[in-house]
Amino acid sequence: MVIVGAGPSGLVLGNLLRASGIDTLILERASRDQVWTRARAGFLSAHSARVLTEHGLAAGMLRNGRSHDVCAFRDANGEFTLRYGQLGRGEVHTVYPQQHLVTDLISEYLSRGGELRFGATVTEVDPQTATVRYRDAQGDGEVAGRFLAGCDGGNGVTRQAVAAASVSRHTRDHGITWLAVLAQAPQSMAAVTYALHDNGFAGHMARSPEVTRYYLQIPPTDTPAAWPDERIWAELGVRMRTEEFGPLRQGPITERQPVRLRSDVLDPLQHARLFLAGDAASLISPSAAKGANLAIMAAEVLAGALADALLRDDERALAAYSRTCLPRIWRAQEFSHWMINLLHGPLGADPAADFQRALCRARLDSLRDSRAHQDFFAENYVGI
Ligand code: RFL
Repeated sequence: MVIVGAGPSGLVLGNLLRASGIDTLILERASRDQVWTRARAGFLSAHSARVLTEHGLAAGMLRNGRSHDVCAFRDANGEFTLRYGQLGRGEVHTVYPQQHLVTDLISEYLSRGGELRFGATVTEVDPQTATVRYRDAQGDGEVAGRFLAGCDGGNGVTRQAVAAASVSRHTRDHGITWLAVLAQAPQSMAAVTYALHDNGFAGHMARSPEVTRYYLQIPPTDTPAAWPDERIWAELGVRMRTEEFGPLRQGPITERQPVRLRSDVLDPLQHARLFLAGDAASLISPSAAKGANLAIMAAEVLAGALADALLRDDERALAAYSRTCLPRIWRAQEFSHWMINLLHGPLGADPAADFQRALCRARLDSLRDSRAHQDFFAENYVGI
C-alpha cells in the first residue's frame, strides 16, 4: 500500500494499516525536520481523541494535551463565554499542537515496521495501476501498490489526478484572508477568543504554554511584510479591545502566514485505485478548526475499508468510502461556513456593509441568549 504524504491523514492511515499487518510505504516531500516543526492545527475534537486513543496513538496527547471546553466572543457589546463542554453533547477539545502529534505518529509508525521516505516528492500518479513516480536525492523512482492513498494536502498531485477524472468539484472562495500568526508568548486569555470588530475579525487560540496562535482578518492584497510585529500587536489590541479587557501577553512573532478562507470538496473521493483523505479530499477554512479532525476521521474510515479489501478480499467498504465520509465532510463544511458568517462582517463603510454587520451582531446576540443556539454551536464545534 503506497501513501503519499506524512501529515495527520497519511500517518494515522499508515499506523492503522500497520496494526493490521499490511505493508505500507509513505512518500513524503518534506524533510523529517520540516515535518516535525510545521505548526498548524491544535484543536483535536472528541472524535479525534477517541480514534487516537483506541488505536494506541494517544500517549503524547494524553501526557501533554490540555482539555479545552470554553470559548469567548467579544464585540462592542462586551464579552460572553460559552462553556461548550457543558452544552450540546458535553464534548471537549484537546489542545495538542499538530507538529507534536505528527512527531508521535511518525515514531509509532516506524516502531510498527512502516516504511517512510522523507525528501521523496511524488511527481506523477496513475490511479488505474496504483503507480506513483517520485524524485528523491537518489534520483527518479517508481513504485506501485494494490491501492494508493492520496494524503498530500490541498495542493497535492493526487487531488489533481482525481480532479482531472470525471468527478464533481464543489469549491468556494469565501473572499476573506486571515493572517495566521504564531507568537512566542503564553496565551493571553483562558479561552479561545473570537473578536468581532469593524476593522475585521481577530482570534486567539492556545497552542502550548509557550506559544499562542492569533488570527487577524486582513485585506486580501496585503503581504506578510506589511505586518511587522508592532503592527500585529497594535491591531490585535484594538480588535481584542484590550483597553476594556486587559493587555495581551506579547512575545516575538515566529510565523505570519496569509491563509485564504476556501472550501473545496471532491465527489467522489476516489478514482480507480486512488483514494483521497484529509485536505486532499476536502479543503475547509480554519474558522471552525475542522481540517485535522476531518483528516483523522477519513484516515480511520479508509484504513478499515482497505483492511477489508486487502486482508479479506471484501471491497464493499472501499466502494462506500465516499458515501461514508462525504456527509460528515459536508456537516463540517456547513458549520465552518456558519462560523465564517458569524465572525466576519464586511470591511468598509457603505449601507450594504452596515446591514451585514447588523446581521452579524444579531447572530451573536442569539448565541449569547439562546440555549438552543448554544447547544447547536457546542454540538457542531467539537463534533464531526
Ligand atoms: P497535510 O498536513 O498538509 O500533509 C500533507 C503532506 O503531504 C506532503 N506532500 C507530498 N509528499 C510527497 N509528494 C508530494 N508531491 C507531496 N505534496 C505534499 C506535505 O509535505 C505534507 O507533509 O495534510 P493532511 O494530512 O490532510 O492534514 C490536514 C491538516 O494538516 C489541516 O487540515 C489542518 O492543519 C488545518 N488546520 C486546522 N485544523 C484543525 O482541525 N484544527 C485547527 O485548529 C487548525 N488550525 C489549520 C489550522 C491549518 C492552517 N494552515 C496553515 C492552513 C491553522 C492553520 C494556520
